[in-house]
Amino acid sequence: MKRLLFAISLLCFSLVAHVGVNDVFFEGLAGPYPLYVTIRPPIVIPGIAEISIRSAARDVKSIQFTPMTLTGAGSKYPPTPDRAVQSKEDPQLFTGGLWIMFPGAWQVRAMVEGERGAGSVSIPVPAASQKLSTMDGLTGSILALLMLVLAAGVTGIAGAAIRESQLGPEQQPDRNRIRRGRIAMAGGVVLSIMIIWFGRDWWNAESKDYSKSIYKPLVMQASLSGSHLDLQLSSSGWLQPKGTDDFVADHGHLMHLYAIREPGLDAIFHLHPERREAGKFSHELPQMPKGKYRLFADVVHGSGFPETLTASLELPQDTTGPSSSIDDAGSVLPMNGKHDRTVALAGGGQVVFDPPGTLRANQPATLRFRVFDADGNPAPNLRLYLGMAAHLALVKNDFSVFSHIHPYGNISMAAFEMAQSSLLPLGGNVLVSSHVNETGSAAVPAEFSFPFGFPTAGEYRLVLQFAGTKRVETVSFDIAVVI
Ligand SMILES: [Cu+2]
Repeated sequence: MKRLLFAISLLCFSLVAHVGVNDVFFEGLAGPYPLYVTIRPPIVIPGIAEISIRSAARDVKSIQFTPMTLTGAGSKYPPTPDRAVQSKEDPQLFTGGLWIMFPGAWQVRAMVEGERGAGSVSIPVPAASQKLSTMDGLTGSILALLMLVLAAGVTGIAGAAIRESQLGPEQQPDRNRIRRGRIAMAGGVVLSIMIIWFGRDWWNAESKDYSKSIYKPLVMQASLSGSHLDLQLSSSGWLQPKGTDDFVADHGHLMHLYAIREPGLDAIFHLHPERREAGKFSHELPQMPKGKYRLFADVVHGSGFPETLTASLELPQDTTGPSSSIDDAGSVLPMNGKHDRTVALAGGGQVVFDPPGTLRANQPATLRFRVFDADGNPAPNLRLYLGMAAHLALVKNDFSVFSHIHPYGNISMAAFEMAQSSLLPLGGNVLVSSHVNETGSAAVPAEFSFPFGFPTAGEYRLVLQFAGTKRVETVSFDIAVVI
């Protein structure tokens, strides 16, 4: 059974809290040590998650890591940690692999030893099967051929055994033996056909059973009356997570909904619908231009398992607002294909995007933005917006990729807090970057950076949101990612 599961598990497992993004990116502190962590969830489960940790500090001596469930009993009893391998060429780079044993909300705890003592951080990693791959034609043909050879061999051996096994040397089989040999061969053919037939049924049953564990996000249906949006959530049939009403607040809201106008990505709104009853959210839309919108709703279940639910919405006419949430913000701006690195702010000042050279698919990068006031100085008095220095939504122009990330990475804040709480019994040696300190009243620096790796090449729109002195600013940068 296990072998068969392995055989059919040419499966893709990936991060589910986003659309089209597999890897987990995190940037933050483990004790005094700033780390950039990339976690590539396994292709099969049970399977190995590839982990790479780059320390910005030179005095890190060793890193150990261990996988645990995010909540429940498994989060209290971490297995013996593995020691990461320190690169010889780059001593600040540590890599390794960890077994992820089943789908669900996991965390990877990293324990750092260095000249300034020990530090730990725990990074949530949601893992779920994404699709059941079919066998490629060449492998299938080779296996079918080998199966026929095997069946012919069984038939031949059965015939020869009955016909000749009891004959002495040089002795020829008589007609009776030849006849019985033929009957045995016919029996061999029938047996082979039966084995193949029942084997196929067995394979299909196992495959069907396994396909039930393939991830499907909750189903979300959007309906509109005037500017009142209703969102109805229902089960997709996937077994985990179970609820349509077990959500926890993630940076201030149960749901963060991005409405992005098709096809040009020229109107983008970050909205915050309220829960009305179990499985139902609603919202009064702000001023939005009419058109067809793609909806991406980020939610986090009580288990720490995040999901991005998708739906479509047709606005037959412009909505006039006001919105029912003071935290809503958005902008309307066509993509011009120019890939400008500098965007002017309406009230004066500008935002500059500093890409780390050419952006390449599947390469971890740091996306850095700097905000300047009208005099060209770093903008003073920026405030936290929903507890964060800044929010960045990344959308590919064919809508195959969507991710809503923050300066600490593309993990859910709620799941991150759960992961850190599992560290507290260890003495609470946890420090996170100042930009995720929700209660911090210190001025927000006028520079934001986001760890991220684009999964595929193509045209993307990056929508940066942060709170200026008077309002929440929404600025868009269009970029090209190459292979
Ligand atoms: Cu956000």
